[in-house]
Amino acid sequence: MKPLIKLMPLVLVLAALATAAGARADERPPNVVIFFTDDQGFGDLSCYGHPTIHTPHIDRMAAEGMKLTNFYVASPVCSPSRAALLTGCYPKRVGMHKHVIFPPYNYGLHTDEHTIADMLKAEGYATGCFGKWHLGHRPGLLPTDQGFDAYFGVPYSNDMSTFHREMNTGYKFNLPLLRGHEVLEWEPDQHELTKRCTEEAVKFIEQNKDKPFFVYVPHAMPHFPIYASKDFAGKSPRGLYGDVIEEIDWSVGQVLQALEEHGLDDNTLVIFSTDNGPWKPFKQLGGSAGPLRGEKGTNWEGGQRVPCVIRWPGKVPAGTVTRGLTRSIDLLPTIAELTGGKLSDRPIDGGSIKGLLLGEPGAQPASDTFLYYSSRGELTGIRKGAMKLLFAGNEAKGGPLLYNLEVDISEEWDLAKKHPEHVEELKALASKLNEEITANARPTRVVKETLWEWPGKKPDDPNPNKQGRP
Ligand SMILES: [Ca+2]
Repeated sequence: MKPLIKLMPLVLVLAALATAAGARADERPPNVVIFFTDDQGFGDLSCYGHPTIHTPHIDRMAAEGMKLTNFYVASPVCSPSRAALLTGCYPKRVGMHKHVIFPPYNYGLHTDEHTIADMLKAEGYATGCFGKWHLGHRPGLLPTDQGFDAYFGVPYSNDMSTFHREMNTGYKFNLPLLRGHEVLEWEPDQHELTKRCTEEAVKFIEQNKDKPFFVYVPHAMPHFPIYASKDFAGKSPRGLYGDVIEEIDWSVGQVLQALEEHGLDDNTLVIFSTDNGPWKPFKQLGGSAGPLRGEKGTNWEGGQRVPCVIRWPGKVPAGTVTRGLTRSIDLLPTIAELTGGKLSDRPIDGGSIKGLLLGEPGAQPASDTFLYYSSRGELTGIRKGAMKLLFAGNEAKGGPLLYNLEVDISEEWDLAKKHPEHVEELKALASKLNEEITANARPTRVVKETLWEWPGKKPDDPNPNKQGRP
């Protein structure tokens, strides 16, 4: 009897393996694709009302899925927002709240953090990142150190390049194009970036079509300076910015086509969003927040309320819109619930919005509350239900500001003097929530070694927050 008992677990393992290998695409946990563009405004898609930017593929996602109109990213700038998306935490909880990572900086998102990629990799997913990372670029801090099997793209913003020399800003940066940890090119031709990252993503899907995959496509565009390939340049009536968005829309179309060709359409959750609002100082070369006030870097709605479209045919009801408060930090726990992925024991701030996405009757958002932090990580305000209070930061320097966002989407009519009781109540709640996050905040990871020689500033600048926005 003994040998048989010993054999039993092996038999079970083999049976499980056989089932996994033979599983049809629609019986596997869903594939997950996240597009996360850079500095795209709330108003920069035709399905969000732009009259001259033409985005048929993203519009199709909305027509076949759900459009979220109260979706917030957790910071008005790149690195903190990306940390929040991938960890389900407010940036401060993972130490990533203090503005963006510049090329000389020596820190990044701690590898002890549990990213969406870590979670899905543990479930047997193939995981790939194709685009701009911006969560650390020292050894041990790149995508392939944070749960991704494959990485192709630029490690930080596309303006952190020879562009600064051309503009005489005093910054001497260089932009590498990476595969994994390897520098493929210095100063890649940015006209080709959207196309090349798309081709890599499509190739990855083809190579991994027989198992579940997670594809993260954080395009470097439309962050200034903007570039479109010759197939798109000069085509949009909106000008170059429109060309760039239309090339991003093409990119979404290419991925949707690949899913369809491989019979994966019905078993793939596709999310389209952006890391923060439009960068307006560049006038027509930046985007539009539509009816929202403000822009990137601010805590006005235009800085943090962004487009988000989610498609999963047969699961997310087609042609629906949710006005419920939703947040980028909710995506990790939602994806966990949809895929069977396991959360780590590290506390997170987001909660699952699975019910909302799947159109379950009576489903509610994970929370009715959202905290606003400035681009440098200071607590500045809170939204609870329809009411938004800004009590610190540049926006509120003349005193607290209170808005009813259901009535006043453009934050024009300050109610602070009319409703001082709301001001006090919301301020107390924001402070209490922030105190807990501050008390339990986890560190970033500092790495002394570099992956390449820096042509400009000293690589081991000890103060990661010394430099401001160029
Ligand atoms: Ca950004």
